[in-house]
Amino acid sequence: MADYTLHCFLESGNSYKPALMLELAGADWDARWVNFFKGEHRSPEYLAQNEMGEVPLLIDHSQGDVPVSQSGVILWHLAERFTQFAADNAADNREVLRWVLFDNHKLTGNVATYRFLHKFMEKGETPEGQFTQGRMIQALKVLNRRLDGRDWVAADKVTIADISLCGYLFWPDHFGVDWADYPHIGAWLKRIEDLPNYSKPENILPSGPSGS
Ligand SMILES: N[C@@H](CCC(=O)N[C@@H](CS)C(=O)NCC(=O)O)C(=O)O
Repeated sequence: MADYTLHCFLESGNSYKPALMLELAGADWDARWVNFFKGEHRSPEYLAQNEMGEVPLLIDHSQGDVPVSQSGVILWHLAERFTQFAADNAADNREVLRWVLFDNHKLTGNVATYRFLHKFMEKGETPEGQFTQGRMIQALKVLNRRLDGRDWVAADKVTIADISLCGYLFWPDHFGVDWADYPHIGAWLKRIEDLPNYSKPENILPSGPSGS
């Protein structure tokens, strides 16, 4: 058995965050596809492992099959083992947490919602869609400014904050953004793609029961 099982699915940028981390770290892991669009995440079996009914969910077999959910917590948990992605001091650690929280609330919170409305529901033009798009643009501007003159978001090195923030950003066409308008984000995504072991979501997240 692999050290980790990640319950996940291809369309989920929240799943991509821990999947990318596992891949970058060279971890021994396998993916278990969640049939999200059929509501598997609300089944009693799934809720028994994560009562929040959210994907992703990591099972850490190396620590007695412990379930870990919330992508930020999963990344934090993995960084305790794969310390190359952890901050090296308390000040940087605070920055990591600050940016992971910003990601969950403001960046992913709006990018993922707008993407869902725009790409999957074709409701991007509704008032709700326009409101969410505006909030998304504000969050992208914050990140773009942060990356002006620095390589990584929270520290002098790549950390789980970068891995969290980039979760949805390799699909700019899904939420109608051109990185030419946010050049510091574009350059930072390229740096992430250049990391050893980098893999695109399509290559590591499953889109069906076979894991393919
Ligand atoms: N903050 C959570 C968000 C997870 C999340 O919302 N995942 C989506 C799939 S990408 C989900 O499971 N949604 C189900 C729901 O909101 O009921 C995390 O980072 O893990």
